[in-house]
Amino acid sequence: MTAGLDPVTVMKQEVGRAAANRVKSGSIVGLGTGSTTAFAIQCLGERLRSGELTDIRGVPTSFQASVLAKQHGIPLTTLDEIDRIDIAIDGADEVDPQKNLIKGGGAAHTREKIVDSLAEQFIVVVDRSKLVDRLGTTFPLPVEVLPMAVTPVMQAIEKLGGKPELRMGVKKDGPVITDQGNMVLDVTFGAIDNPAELEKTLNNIPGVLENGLFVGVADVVLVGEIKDNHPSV
Ligand code: ABF
Repeated sequence: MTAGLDPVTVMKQEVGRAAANRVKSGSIVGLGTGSTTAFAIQCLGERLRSGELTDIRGVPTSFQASVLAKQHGIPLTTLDEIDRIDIAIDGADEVDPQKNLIKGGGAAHTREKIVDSLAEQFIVVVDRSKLVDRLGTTFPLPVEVLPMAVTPVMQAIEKLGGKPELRMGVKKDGPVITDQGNMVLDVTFGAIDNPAELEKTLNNIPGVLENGLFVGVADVVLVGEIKDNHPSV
């Protein structure tokens, strides 16, 4: 175990590394957001520095991912400059048995969905606590909304049976603003019966940019766990 780190952090590190080790030289890599993916980005940087991995380019899903990638020496590109993404690595807030996801706890799900959906292979990196039988049971559904449309979107969501709450910053002195300059509603629906249908219905409300349901996007889910104080993937 890495000295000085608690078992949960080491477990996230191992999941991140397991995903990063699947990246091959010459790949274009979608770089996700969140604490688990951050370890994957770190590992990609280490593999590049050691010469084991060459000629990769990253497509960041957030400002956070882009800063981290630069810190770890990963060359970045944009969707305008490439014709494919070979592999994407990203975290999630909930994963159901069909590999459908709720994402957006980091307010980055709009760009994440674009990048992760384009990837030939999308690897999800999570710990065991993110696995659920049905989406919506442990985590509210994030919905990115244009600021001027927050009130009508909240009303439309209430008509669908959801309970929306405007996401506030840590200090509670203002709303969270996404990398695109928008706001996020966290919507409690309870267990979601038909994620595919709800994903489309929400995105059809004028003013909604994107919601955090990722249906049929994930290819592989790497799950970290801790047994007898020992992290494993
Ligand atoms: C992003 O970061 C999200 O879509 C998800 O909300 C979150 C997961 O973060 P962590 O790995 O820190 O739990 O990928």
